[in-house]
Amino acid sequence: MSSTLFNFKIIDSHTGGEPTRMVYAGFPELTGDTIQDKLQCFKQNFDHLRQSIILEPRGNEVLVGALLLPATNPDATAGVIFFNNTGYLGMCGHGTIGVIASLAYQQKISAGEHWLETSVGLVKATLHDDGSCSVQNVPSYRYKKQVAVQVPNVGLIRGDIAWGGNWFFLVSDHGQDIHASNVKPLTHICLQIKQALIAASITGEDGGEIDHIELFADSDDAQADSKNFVLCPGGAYDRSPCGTGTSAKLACLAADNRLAPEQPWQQQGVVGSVFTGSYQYATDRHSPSELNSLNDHNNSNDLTHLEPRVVPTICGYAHVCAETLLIVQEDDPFQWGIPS
Ligand code: PYC
Repeated sequence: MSSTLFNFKIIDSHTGGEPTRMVYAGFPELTGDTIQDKLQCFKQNFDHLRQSIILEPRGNEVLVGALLLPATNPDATAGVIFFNNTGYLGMCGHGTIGVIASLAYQQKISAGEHWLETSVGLVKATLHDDGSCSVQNVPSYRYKKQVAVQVPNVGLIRGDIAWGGNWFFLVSDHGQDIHASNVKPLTHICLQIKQALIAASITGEDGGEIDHIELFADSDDAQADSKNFVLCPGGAYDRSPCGTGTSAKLACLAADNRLAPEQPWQQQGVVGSVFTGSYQYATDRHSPSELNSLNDHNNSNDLTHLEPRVVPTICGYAHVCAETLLIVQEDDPFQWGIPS
């Protein structure tokens, strides 16, 4: 009889269709004084466990993992490291909503405010009485406006580069039908855009890879302001409207003066679920009027430090769909997943 190497206790949920797997017990202790140290420890010593939890046969390429940790920051209730089939995510909006729904299901938290520590900063999650959750994300901003990239077999594509807790390339002019029946061609063009950005060495401000591609179109739903399709780093598309992608969108809308602070923005995802977003200006930065006068003197599309930083809030619903134990046996040839 084979012995068991790991038993991971998990709760699976989905947020507007996008799954989150919260791991709350069974993971080895991560050393380090900060969540960034713990992330390094995870990457260096336990990446095989990421693969075991996310990849087939225990998981699938759409899943986002959320490892629950004791907070290292005294202001936070808990820490969380997000990961997927190819690596690690700075922040994850749908994942945060999923973690809050899972903690509420376990009766570890009740309605109210809960601060979570992520590797890119503190986020505030408010669980409402109706079960919805608002996530006040990390400060978000547009780094560059309408950057052109030549995409082989497609042509010149222009997009904004923005930070919403991950790096996004946001494209409105793409000629695609954003519809659930069209996800294969949408995935294909987003992969081509991503490859073209890499080939042209176009990155986020810190040199970070732009690993999320986001296409926008008008929605058929009169309630929604926009519909999106978001390609995630591992090649799967986001079934939800993407919390960090909606944050990046809000930063662009704020920078273009197309949405006022506190004004709601209904972002629909490709399978039809909706997040409601809004923003406030980050208080530690230039005011928008100061930025306008700085922008008047800036002729390039490199808007580094000249665009408003916003603090987005994204609201949506998650539903718990499984509570189980993932078992890793010593003699399992796929104990660390099937490499994709
Ligand atoms: O909701 O922020 C998000 C997200 C990122 C990747 C998948 N979902």
